[in-house]
Amino acid sequence: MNKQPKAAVIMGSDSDFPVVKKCIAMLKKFGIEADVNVISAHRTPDAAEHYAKNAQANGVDIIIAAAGKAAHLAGVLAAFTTLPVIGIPMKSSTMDGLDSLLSMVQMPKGIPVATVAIDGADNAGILAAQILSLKYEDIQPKLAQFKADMAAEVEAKNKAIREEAANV
Ligand code: RP5
Repeated sequence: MNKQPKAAVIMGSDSDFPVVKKCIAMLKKFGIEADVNVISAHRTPDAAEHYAKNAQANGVDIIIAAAGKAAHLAGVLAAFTTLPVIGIPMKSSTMDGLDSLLSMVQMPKGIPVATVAIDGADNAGILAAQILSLKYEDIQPKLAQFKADMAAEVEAKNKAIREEAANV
């Protein structure tokens, strides 16, 4: 297959970027191109519709949408495409992200959004890689390595803590 894996990473505001960039970094780690845009379901609804309707034709394999407060972006994008949509609820208001989480996760039957944790940008990138690995098999060994590295890190921490605990 010649095509490279491509994820759309859409955020409702540039104020979401400090968190969203962790998702972009994760996608890059797995060799997935990120098409990054600021599009708002409320402030630029026509752009949201246009992007989602044309995403598949533009080579996008999966959509990741980050939004806060009344976080309708992921759901609106999902309404206009059959591509899988992952939502990142942002902690961007006085309600600490619970508002975003509930807005995003409580989708009506028929239009699912795979919602990760509040500010869970890393996991959104990993989940996208796992889904895309079904189509792009090159991603599979990278995911396996990622898990092995994580396990080795925890084992090192375990060893260090056991040594420290023995000397308390
Ligand atoms: C949402 O409102 C955005 O996704 C952001 O999390 C939040 C605040 O946006 P700004 O007012 O900073 O543009 O639409």
